[in-house]
Amino acid sequence: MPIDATLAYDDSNIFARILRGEIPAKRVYEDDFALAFHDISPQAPIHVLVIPKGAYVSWDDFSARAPDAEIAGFVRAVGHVAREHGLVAPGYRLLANVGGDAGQEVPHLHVHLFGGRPLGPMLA
Ligand code: IU
Repeated sequence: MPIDATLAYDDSNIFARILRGEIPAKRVYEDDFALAFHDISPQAPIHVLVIPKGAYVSWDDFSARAPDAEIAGFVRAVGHVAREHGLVAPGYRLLANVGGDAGQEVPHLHVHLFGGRPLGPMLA
């Protein structure tokens, strides 16, 4: 069920538990600002989720509250993961769902990184 992106952060969410190491994930990258791991239900040959280490519900929460250093670190981490997967030359797609209409399911900001095949047109 989609989340309400206006709610306060709840650190019992599954990605917070992955960050704390309570639940396993196929980790591909980690630094001071971000963790990246394979999506459990991949929609493309490469489907990685990149999440900030800070406690942010969504892109909205992150862009409003995060210190500049965390925003810069997170954005750089997303780019790094894409480069490490060799996706710049063929191309890739980033997606962040925010709240109900977008179908956001997990209330911790995550950016989807898709690649490895032609991705087709954007969904409306
Ligand atoms: P969404 O943007 O909130 O709709 O995406 C949530 C994604 O998290 C979705 O692609 C799930 O397959 C993925 N996911 C996961 O990788 N591991 C989990 O334990 C859970 C969801 I729950």
